[in-house]
Amino acid sequence: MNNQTDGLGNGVFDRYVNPVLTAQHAPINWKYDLDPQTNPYLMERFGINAAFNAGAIKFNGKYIMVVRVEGADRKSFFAVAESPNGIDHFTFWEHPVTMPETSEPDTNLYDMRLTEHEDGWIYGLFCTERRDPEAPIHDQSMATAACGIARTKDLLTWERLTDLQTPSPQQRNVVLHPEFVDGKYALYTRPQDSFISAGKGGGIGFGLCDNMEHAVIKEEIIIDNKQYHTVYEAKNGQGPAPIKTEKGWLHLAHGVRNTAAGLRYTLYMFMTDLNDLTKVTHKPAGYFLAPEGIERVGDVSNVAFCNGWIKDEDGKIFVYYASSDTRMHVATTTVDKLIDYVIHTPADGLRSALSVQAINSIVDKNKELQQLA
Ligand code: BGC
Ligand code: BMA
Repeated sequence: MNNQTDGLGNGVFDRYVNPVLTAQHAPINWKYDLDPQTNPYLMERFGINAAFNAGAIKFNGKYIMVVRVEGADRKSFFAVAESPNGIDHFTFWEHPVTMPETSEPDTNLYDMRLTEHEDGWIYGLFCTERRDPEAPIHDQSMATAACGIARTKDLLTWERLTDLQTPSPQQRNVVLHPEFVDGKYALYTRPQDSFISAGKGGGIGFGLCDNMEHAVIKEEIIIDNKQYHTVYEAKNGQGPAPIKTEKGWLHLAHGVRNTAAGLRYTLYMFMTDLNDLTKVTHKPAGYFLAPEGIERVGDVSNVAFCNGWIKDEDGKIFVYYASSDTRMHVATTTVDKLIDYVIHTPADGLRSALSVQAINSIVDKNKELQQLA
């Protein structure tokens, strides 16, 4: 089905009328045994529950998502979907990704970030989850989250490397920076004390490691912390790998706050210095994109999550975001617009009074303009 912008725009990006990918896009060949001898009732033999939280990359001229597909059995796996134009006609490749396991098999894999690194490999960093070995028998939900690492040249065959080691007991939302920093690999991390709660951890961290075959980060520093009464009060995490611009690195991240109705996930942006990746130079107040309308409803409602975007040669940007752990959408914008957004949107004043001041300065400027007219 052809997609079109929803016409509502806010000047920063355009949303589209239809999601770009849902569970319904899963190939019939994955779900049905088509042999009438063994499947006389033509029953679905493998149910697909959701398609969300996709990494993204432009590859051989195609817009590619490496999607988190979740089966009816709750296990997630990765599958590649491609589109000729980035906004519609996404189709899955024939087979889901066969991801090799390490000596400690993953129970669940999800949320891949793709990075085309200057070393020539395409890396996929993702969350690998296993039951917590310390968990008592009556607790079947305690888990540990770590960063799994794999690399590929063709998105078909993946070489699994050892899981990332950091000073933090758990990790989620780890992302590889595309360039070397002082000859080392640079990673954005998200340290956390326990499985759900970031605890004393949280914040977007940054660390260096010597190689990716056995990636070890010895020191993690926090570059963008959680903060009281903001959209990233409870936890936050880097989205896709940042995009380099002449003004700095553009970052897209998610921020989480807790409410009486559960966690609310929105997306926000910031920019870091070209010469010092740990220095945040600009950060607009509040969210960049929040779940709206139908996006607010799904398996885990009130969630916007993004781990993939694509920048085209001409500066157009495709932001692939998921809604409510259920489906994928696209929003389009440009590098120039995002630079303007990040640099000229007022920063969070962190108090109601300063929010009013920010509005008043816009109103006063408009009044001056209107009086001149
Ligand atoms: C789910 C993730 C979720 C995490 C923390 C995992 O079991 O698969 O989607 O982010 O728990 O809630
Ligand atoms: C997690 C993320 C995502 C998910 C979100 C909401 O912490 O890593 O996988 O979209 O929670 O369930």
